[in-house]
Amino acid sequence: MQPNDNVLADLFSNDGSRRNVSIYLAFLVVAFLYHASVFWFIMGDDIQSKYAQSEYVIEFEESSEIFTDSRTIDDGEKATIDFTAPSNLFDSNSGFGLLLITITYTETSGEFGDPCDTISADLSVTDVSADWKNENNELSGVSSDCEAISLLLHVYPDYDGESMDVVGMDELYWSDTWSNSSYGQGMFQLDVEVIVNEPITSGIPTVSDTNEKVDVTWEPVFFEVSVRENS
Ligand SMILES: [Ca+2]
Ligand SMILES: [Ca+2]
Repeated sequence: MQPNDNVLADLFSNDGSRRNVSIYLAFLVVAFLYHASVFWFIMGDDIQSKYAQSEYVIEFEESSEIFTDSRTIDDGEKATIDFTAPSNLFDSNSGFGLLLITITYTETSGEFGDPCDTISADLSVTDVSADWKNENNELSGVSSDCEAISLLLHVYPDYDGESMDVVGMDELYWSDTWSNSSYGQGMFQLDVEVIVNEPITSGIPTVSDTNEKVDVTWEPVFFEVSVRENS
């Protein structure tokens, strides 16, 4: 065998070479341990934070407009009053959050001692995309003392106007989650029924109460979403 045929054989051929190889191997081990410790103990935090889930705060800035309608409804009759939120509100906001409806009335017969009539209001469940089953909805109400009836529909699912903390994903994901203009598109229908309560003097032919004028206020609450990382 020629000396150059096998490098390893050559390296171990004498004590000096063996010592050199041992030093080299010891150096390799130390270098490996150094890099391993740097990786685990120094870069470990960086690596961990890179894969840790970020926290975000989602906040909503609300804006609303008032739309009014009015009907005079005869005794025992039911009227359906419609409302469609204008498209510009969808264009200029992230979403349609809540729909507030207020029904007000007084006794308008002008008769002395005429008691307030009984008004009932029901927001019909239609095919408008909304959170119809939200347990905090108030979709119907009744009043017999001229007190206003207040109804509430959660339109954007899970929206209540409160800011929220979330974990994971990224800003764009959360911003997109709260930017959907399909909720609340379409026509809402409010059924209002009047049952007249006549004055005690209604036995007199000229004194009677046959109807009531009902005012309805529609207040769609839109929101603009903002998402920021919680550091
Ligand atoms: Ca009355
Ligand atoms: Ca009346």
